[in-house]
Amino acid sequence: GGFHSRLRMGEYYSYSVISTWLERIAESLPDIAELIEVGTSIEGRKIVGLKFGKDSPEKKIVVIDAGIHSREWAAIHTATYFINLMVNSRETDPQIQDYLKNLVIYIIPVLNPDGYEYTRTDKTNPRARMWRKSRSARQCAFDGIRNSCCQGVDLNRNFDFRFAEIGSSRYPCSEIYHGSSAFSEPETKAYSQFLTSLKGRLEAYITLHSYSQLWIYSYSHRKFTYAPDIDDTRRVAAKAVQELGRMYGTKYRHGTGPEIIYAFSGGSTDWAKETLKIKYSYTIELRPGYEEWNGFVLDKNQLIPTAKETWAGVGVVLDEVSSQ
Ligand code: ING
Ligand code: ZN
Repeated sequence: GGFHSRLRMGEYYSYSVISTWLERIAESLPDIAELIEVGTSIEGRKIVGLKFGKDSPEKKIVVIDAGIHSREWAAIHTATYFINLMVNSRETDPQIQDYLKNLVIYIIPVLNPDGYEYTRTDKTNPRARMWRKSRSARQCAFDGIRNSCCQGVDLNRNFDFRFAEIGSSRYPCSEIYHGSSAFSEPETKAYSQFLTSLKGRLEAYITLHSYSQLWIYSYSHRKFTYAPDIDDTRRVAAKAVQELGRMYGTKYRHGTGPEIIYAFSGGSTDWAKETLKIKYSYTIELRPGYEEWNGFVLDKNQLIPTAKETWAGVGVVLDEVSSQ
């Protein structure tokens, strides 16, 4: 293949390099990977991913995404690392061969490409690296003092699960602005339709974020609200963080949002859990730990270890689903 058929891990790449790389993989390995298009961002970028494994109606589906929050670069790197691993170990790693045989795995590494490009390219504004939201058009609201107008929606507050109830803001200038209504944004609307189209066969949904070293499950809007299968959810989460920690000793905690960090609503995993009845629906907050001051900027030398240990944790979920 050409230049983009291999991507050196441990580096950060532009969205165009990442998406061209996905195209090349799909072209060169049609037996294991297919390019999928989830939808189009507000600035017109195609939100793309790869579908691994030959499809058939009885196979269970797993979806893994990252980059719903622009500044969480380590999460995006981790998703690309997973793709790289599937591609490069497809002939040598029996575990990956099992996954390819038994499962259909979708990986969408950058759900919010506009925000990601903004954090990468806007050198004139030093605060751009810390951008979290999408890049949707300015909206205004009176905040008690003035009419304040700002760009962007927190896409992980825009899902139709207890929309605008807790842990989000109705002010467009807030980092956690939930948007004008549930699924008001093209990214979340398209993604929810994509996930809904997999309903019934979708057994696990994992969304990668950073940072705080947490393995979060449902529900996160209020303490002590769980789905009926909480015991399985918790057992698999506990095993996942144990396997993750075995590699380098990284300590993760698991629990619902309010149990281990804070309550919030309008996020993708709670929506998926409730609406699509997904068995394993997890938000993972990668390295570093929460005590770090600005963990969104992760040193490059931590990227590969972060991705490797996360794969060990995610593998617990994949094994669980593929052995059912
Ligand atoms: N954290 C997530 C957020 O959207 C989260 C995930 C899950 C928070 C559960 C609270 C509870 O805020 C980050 N870092 O984006
Ligand atoms: Zn996040």
